[in-house]
Amino acid sequence: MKMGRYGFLGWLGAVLLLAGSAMAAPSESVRIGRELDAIDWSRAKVIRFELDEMTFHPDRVVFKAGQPYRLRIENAGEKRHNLMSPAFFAAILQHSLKGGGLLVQNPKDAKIDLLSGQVAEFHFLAKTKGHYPIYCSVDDHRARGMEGEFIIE
Ligand SMILES: [Cu+2]
Repeated sequence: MKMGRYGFLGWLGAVLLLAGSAMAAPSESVRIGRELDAIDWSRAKVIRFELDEMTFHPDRVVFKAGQPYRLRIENAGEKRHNLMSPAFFAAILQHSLKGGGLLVQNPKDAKIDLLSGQVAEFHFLAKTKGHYPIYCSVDDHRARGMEGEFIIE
């Protein structure tokens, strides 16, 4: 029996699947961390977090290391806003982003981007203790007040 080109195509498909799973694309539900599937997310603590012109509400949130969270993010403003914090995104284990928004995973540019009126639920496990600045990287929003702090303790 010969492998032929179908064997190669199968191998190529597997490689493309792997490459695809390493990136988060905009979608209704992006599942990122399969190793966190065992967590009962329905019991995870819900934190409500709002983006607006030109503020975060609340602008300071404390998480406990080792705990799973459902961060419900709403853009209540009229402009596009984001929650940007490469340091915070590096300090958590991500599970999924549901409902809307765009998760950008680039370590230097890690953020969740929401259009006006969009609501997203971000599931993650808090991991590394520390104080992490958060801000909105759209235009001059940070200078106009869209900044704050996420803390893991
Ligand atoms: Cu903004």
